[in-house]
Amino acid sequence: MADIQWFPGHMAKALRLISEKMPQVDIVFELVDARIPYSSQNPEVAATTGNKPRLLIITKADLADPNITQQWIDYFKQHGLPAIALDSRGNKIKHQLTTTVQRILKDKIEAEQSKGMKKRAIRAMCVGVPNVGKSTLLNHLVGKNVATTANRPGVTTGQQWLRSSADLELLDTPGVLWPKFANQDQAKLLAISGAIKDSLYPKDDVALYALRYLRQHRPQELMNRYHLQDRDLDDAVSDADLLLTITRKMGFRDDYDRASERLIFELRRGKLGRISLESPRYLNESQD
Ligand SMILES: Nc1nc2c(ncn2[C@@H]2O[C@H](COP(=O)(O)OP(=O)(O)O)[C@@H](O)[C@H]2O)c(=O)[nH]1
Ligand SMILES: [Mg+2]
Repeated sequence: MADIQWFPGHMAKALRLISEKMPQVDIVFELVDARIPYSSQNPEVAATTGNKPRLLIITKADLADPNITQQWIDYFKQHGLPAIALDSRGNKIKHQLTTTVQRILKDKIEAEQSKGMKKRAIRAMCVGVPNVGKSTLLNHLVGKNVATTANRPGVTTGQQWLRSSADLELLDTPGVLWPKFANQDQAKLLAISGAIKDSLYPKDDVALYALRYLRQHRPQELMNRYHLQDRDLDDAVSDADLLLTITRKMGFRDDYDRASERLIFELRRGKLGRISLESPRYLNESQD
């Protein structure tokens, strides 16, 4: 089986770019995917951002199981990291984020004001692996008009602050993190989420991995989507045979590569339902 590879050189560059911006940033918005909050988090971020406050933003919450997402929020809070879950395209997130950062930075804001400093907007930078929703969140928070006015000619520096509200500004360029994984299971989860370029992983291996997870944890959703029967998921049926059954149901004859791709894309887009692929409860199992 071909392994999914990553390249530490890219990672080092991404982290260097993020650390260069740190002096101007009040808080880092660390975006992770609600379906895989653990595997889409990059452990190097904490080291790179130093003592800078961080808010974990669990994106695509609309695609994940809400109960499991709540367990993740509790899990991260227990580990000292404030976390909120949202749909990056959703209403009210501007207000929700602004009040959350004000709460996290309350002491800093009060200290500045007690020194007689003028009230100013909090500055945040979004970081996260590809496809986690950085651009979507940024566009939604700053809106088109603001983004274009800030982008006026004559401003030559590569980076600009875009205004979200009177109290919050965002760096125009999000920090793209190279996905990092400790094992091939995490690599496959990242592939399903869209964080790894689709040309860089073997579709069939990733689809078989997804199928194994779904038949174990969410058999009903799998059966509904692909019109399967109980006997198709019988313990005696291998994952490969199940993939072949689904391939035929999709009308792809024996082209299981094409079916694999479709299964991955459908799962990624939420066509099977709100499915979390990781839960804090399975963390110990999946790390083995
Ligand atoms: N359902 C859902 N889709 C999202 C959300 N955030 C982003 N997306 C979609 O995910 C894809 C990648 O988003 P993008 O902002 O380009 O990710 P980036 O690579 O981190 O900048 C796009 O198709 C978005 O429409 C979300 O909260 N919910
Ligand atoms: Mg982007």
